[in-house]
Amino acid sequence: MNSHNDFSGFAGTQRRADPDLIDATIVPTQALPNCMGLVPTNGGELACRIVGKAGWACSIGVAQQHDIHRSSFASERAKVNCAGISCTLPAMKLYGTVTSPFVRRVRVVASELGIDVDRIDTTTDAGQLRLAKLNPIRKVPAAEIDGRTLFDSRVIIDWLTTTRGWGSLTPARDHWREQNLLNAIDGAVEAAISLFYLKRDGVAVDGTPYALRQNDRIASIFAWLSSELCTDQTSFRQAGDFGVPEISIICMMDWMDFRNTYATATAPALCALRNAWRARPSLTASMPTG
Ligand SMILES: N[C@@H](CCC(=O)N[C@@H](CS)C(=O)NCC(=O)O)C(=O)O
Repeated sequence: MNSHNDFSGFAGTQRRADPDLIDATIVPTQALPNCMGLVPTNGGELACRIVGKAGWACSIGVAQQHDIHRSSFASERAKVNCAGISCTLPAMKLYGTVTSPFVRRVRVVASELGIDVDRIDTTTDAGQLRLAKLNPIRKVPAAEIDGRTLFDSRVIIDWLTTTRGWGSLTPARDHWREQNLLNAIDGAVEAAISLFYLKRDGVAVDGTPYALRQNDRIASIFAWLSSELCTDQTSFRQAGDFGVPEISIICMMDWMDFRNTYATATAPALCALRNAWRARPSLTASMPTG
């Protein structure tokens, strides 16, 4: 596989797709140094700082993300040549395992966006040493990309979608609601992971008030998430929407099954969502193994 992504034509595609976006086009900073009057900057700075146009900052913020990132972008970008400029972006270094649901959701998003990933395996002593030097939190994933170090899967995903667009994913429709969904999903997986770690370290946690609280928390979250699905149960948003909340619940449930930490079958509606996307290549290629 290439170690670089070709981003030629990124801005041209966006402009053609929607003339209203002429002043609100997100570009990877390295990709279009001279195109359309953008000035060169240090690698890794946000596009808003390069363009410096009025309204840009709020455009890359929350409210208008869906206006900026077009899901047609990924399929169209290959066809368009923007002023003959061909640009490449380096692969993302991703620290993590092939079992972590948090690492997996970053891998899935990267795959959907066509971003190459160099994974540093943190199950080895050498990988752990590198992770400890990079990330004081000592959790995975962590990433090195565009001259930055980023901790936390959601932050890494935010960086990818902000600087590369949404690719084939459905962008955020209602940021605040979707943050609630993600916090709930993360709350469930963190509860399950805490029990998993204790058991793995030989602590007899089963049946303790602590374990009961964690399992109650997961049940409560599953019930709430089930009530948040759209009618055909393919998405938390509109029928057929596939993006970060949907990827996150699937990664969480697959991990729970893989580690046998929670009976996901007790939430049939969420299982229906997972089944709807089961054949998606980004998901099949990243199933937890080992
Ligand atoms: N909020 C973090 C959670 C990351 C996390 O908990 N990762 C687990 C692996 S699934 C980890 O690294 N645990 C190591 C530990 O707790 O020592 C994220 O979204 O990246």
